[in-house]
Amino acid sequence: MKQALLEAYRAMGTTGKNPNVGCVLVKNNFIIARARTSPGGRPHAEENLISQLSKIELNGSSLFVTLEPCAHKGKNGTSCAELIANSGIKEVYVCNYDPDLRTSGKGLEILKKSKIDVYTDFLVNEGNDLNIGYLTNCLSNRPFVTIKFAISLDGKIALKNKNSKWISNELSRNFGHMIRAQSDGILTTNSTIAEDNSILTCRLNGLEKYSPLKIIVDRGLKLNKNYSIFKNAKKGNLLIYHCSNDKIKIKKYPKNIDLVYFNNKKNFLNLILKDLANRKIKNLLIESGTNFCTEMIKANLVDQIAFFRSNKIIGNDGLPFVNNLSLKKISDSIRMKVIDIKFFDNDVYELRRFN
Ligand code: AOF
Ligand code: ZN
Repeated sequence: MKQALLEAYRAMGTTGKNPNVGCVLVKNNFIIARARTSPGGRPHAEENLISQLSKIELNGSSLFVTLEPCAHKGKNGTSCAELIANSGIKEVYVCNYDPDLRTSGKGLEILKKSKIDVYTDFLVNEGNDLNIGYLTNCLSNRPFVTIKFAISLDGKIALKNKNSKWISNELSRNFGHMIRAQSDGILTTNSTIAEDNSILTCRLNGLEKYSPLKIIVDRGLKLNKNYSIFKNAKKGNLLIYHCSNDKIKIKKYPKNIDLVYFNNKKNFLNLILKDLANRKIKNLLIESGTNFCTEMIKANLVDQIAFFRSNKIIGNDGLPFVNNLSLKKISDSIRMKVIDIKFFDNDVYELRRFN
């Protein structure tokens, strides 16, 4: 099952609205095939696996799959559960149930009715983690939200003059681009675009095509179209959330940029996350500055922070990653548990989660 999880991770950020699923087939104690969900989401993992094998190879084999096989028919006229049922596979091991109501238990029923031995709940926590964006979207109608910060050893994100090039090293920055490729959406604010002229793409060789949907929160539509991000905009890859009624400003945006207006300033951030969930964004990455991130953290809308902590001390006049919280007691502090640690030369990557 660990091999199936690894296979699934290879598809993270490439499968659109579909979850990234992985599976391996075992026969006579050997893994004889592996497959994952295709770019864009179809064909599904199990279909990719079964279509590479002959009836003889499949006969009497064991399938390990990270998500319950689907029960609804695709364009191929069948479901993954039916494909498996007719394949000769004799037993199926599964990590997680699929909360999609078209499947949700029905996939496993199809298998059981076809006299296939079904074993569930293998590496459930690992499976939940793999699918955390998909599960959060299905069950809570919002994306799973990660903030990324490159911070100095003393926890600052930039110098007083806002210069932040480069706090973290090249290895860290490359991994940061990997996180972009694995995300479905990347969100920033007009202030960050105005300061950094960011373009928010994944710039790892060969993975550029997996750059996430770009999202800008620009409440007052303050940005002009000379920033690089607008020059590279294609229909469907750039979204701006605003609450401006200024028709002249709205008109000046090129047609290939989606403007989304919410008139509710108080509930603005919640509405954005809901809208992104409806657009099937599963994993949302935020790369922005102190003010916006503090607002998101205070509103309890962030799930985890990916810190790239460098070896550079820049001093107390640097900019913090979070604004004043005016706490009176340490027991009121916000706590984050460690999920993952990696070393990139003298930088340390710390993935931390709230709750
Ligand atoms: C599987 N194997 O590899 C994936 C599954 O738009 P569709 O028809 O592809 O359906 C999307 C749903 O299919 C998705 O919500 C989830 O329930 C399932 N994804 N199922 O058996 C796979 N990616
Ligand atoms: Zn399927």
